[in-house]
Amino acid sequence: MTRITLQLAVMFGFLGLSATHAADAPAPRPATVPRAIVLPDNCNTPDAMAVLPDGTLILSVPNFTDPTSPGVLMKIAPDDRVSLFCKLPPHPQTGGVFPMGVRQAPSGDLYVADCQILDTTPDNSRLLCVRVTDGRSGQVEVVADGLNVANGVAIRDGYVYVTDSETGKTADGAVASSVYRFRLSDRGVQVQKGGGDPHLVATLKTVSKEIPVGADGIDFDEHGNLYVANCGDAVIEKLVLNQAGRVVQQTALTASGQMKSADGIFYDRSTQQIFVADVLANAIRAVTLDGRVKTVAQSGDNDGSAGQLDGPSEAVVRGQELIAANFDRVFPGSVNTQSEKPYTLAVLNKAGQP
Ligand SMILES: [Ca+2]
Ligand SMILES: [Ca+2]
Repeated sequence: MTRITLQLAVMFGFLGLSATHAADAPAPRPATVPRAIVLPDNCNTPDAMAVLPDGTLILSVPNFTDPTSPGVLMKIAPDDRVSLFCKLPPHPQTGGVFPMGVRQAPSGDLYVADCQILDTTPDNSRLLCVRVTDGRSGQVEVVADGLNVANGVAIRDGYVYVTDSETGKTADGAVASSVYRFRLSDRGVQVQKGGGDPHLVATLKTVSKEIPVGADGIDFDEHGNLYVANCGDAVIEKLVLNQAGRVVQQTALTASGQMKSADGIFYDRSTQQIFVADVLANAIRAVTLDGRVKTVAQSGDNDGSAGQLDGPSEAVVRGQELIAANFDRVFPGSVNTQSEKPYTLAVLNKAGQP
């Protein structure tokens, strides 16, 4: 085929495709998986997502790779269109804001962890509440301040739960981390260090020296059991709470060695599985409620441009699709070796690839 013929074929192919869709019909939603949702250049580090009832996603973007772009919340429409949802107020002491875990309360308000891990002084992380009216963001209020590494967020029965991935050391020198809970109506709580804060629900221990990150992703099943990802030790812990919110049982749901890391998690009621972002292995795992682990998707080292995983930090379910945020950061032992454009989400089949 000559060059001219090839150009004509490409042109006619394009024209043919255009003619298939009526002039004013909306563009159909791309159905192919895997595919990438490409984020604008000022969203260099996407982290976590809230799934709204209509299938809209609110995506947190802390921008750790290039903090000159302020942290924001973005909106991903059901047809994959990307737009700004809202900016967030910087922390008065650090001058920055780094949104990570995000979930929506029944009121519509969004609760967001502000992870101040780049700051050299500890305990400046916050839990924020973005008031939402008619789908639009309003005032942003501080629920709690004084967390160290605020990370994952979960909401149930009038309370918001947040993980703090490093709250000190255990007696034997391992990393201690915590789960706190606050009333959805709490504002301006100053968290007390040292394990004595009345909002403290649970403490986790992480022995990994390479990844000294403890409690990370967090979610509930429909029975009220709480699941927390122990990131560095690469296991999911199951916590049973009593009516007073105290832990009465804390066990490892998964055996060690099944994953390389356990970052953000999302419980899918329709399949009764916990989707786990294994950021180091560049994989998404599915964990059944009896603790079996299977791999839903895994990619080699890549840039994320074609719907591959690129250092995923969380994956959520939208219908039959699994949407992974490609955090795209490099860690000791991670498959991902470079943070690079494009900055993306990966859209996958939640049942795994055929
Ligand atoms: Ca990469
Ligand atoms: Ca990338």
